[in-house]
Amino acid sequence: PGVIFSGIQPTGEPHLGNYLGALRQWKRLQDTAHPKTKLFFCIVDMHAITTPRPPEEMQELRWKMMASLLAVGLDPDRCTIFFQSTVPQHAELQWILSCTASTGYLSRMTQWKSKLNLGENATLDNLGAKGLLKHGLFSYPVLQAADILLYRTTHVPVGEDQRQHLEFTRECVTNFNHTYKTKCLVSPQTLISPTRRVMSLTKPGDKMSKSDLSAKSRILITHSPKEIAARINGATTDSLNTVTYEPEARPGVANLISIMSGFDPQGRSPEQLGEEMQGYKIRELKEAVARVVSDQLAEVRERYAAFESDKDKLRKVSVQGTEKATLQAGETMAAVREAIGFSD
Ligand code: AQP
Repeated sequence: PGVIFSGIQPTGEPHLGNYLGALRQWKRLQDTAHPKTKLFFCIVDMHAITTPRPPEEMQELRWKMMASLLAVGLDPDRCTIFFQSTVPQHAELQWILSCTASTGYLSRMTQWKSKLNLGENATLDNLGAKGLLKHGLFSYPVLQAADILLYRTTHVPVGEDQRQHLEFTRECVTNFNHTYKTKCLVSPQTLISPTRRVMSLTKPGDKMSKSDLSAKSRILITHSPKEIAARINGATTDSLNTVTYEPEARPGVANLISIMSGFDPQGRSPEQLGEEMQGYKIRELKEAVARVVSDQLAEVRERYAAFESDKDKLRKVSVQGTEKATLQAGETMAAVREAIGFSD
């Protein structure tokens, strides 16, 4: 049976990368996992404050994300859906883990470098002294490890970009269990979604991201068919007016084919679609991609509109989720506290 945990930041409505890389996989797992498998899906609002914003905006983004999770088909009676900040044990375990975690390992992580627009070879140097690197952004993976370990998670479904953080999580388990000669923390496995990485529509070398300054770089799961068509139409391709699937040589075209494959009702691979669309012009490819994305997201879009305006329902889901999550988190923390020598 096992335990499945994953999280998403309330930093904007989910885009196709979040959907294909994470949310759709969560829904599939919900529908196919053993009935005894526990599923935890967390809106990680404490991670989101690494980029501070006005409180009203934060509030709105949190509820929008809750509406999105229900819109993609997650069932609050089957899964535990909750806001991270309502379960204080996440922060407690983060501190405990950070006392055995290695800063050397953290300094090699790529996420804080990419958020600060630094190359992968960047080192800490005097970024902290200059006030450029906040401690929360640097120690983000420790909080992520705490999120996962708090539920004794066995499997974490994520996009390719999270692979490194999951390796770090396992390192946290080894460090803690070794230091306290215990087995109370469980090492989770990474489940990478079939669509590993959706790229930006405007800069196909970068991943599609909620925080990209260019709105045209992404498609949201709430977009209308018209908006979807406009963004796909404006997607960067190259100077050739033919269709081939060559991710290295033609990343823009390959990204469109890969998105199409992610939404293809027949489940054709990007390679197969590339072959089948050989005679297409780029405009025809774009039309075909826009059509399949709009069609496949129609239900999600409708459900989102209904949930977003139903605050009572959203609040109920949150309260129910917090209760269930707190129960499980409490059990793990009792074992962790005992291992450290904090129990009475
Ligand atoms: N482009 C992507 N392709 C595939 N999977 C992706 N994910 C994100 N972008 C892509 C997956 O979505 C899940 C939730 O991600 P997150 O909200 O925790 O943060 P993120 O990975 O940093 O995503 P964003 O959109 O880039 O958010 P911001 O801009 O706020 O940082 C994860 O499972 C991730 O793998």
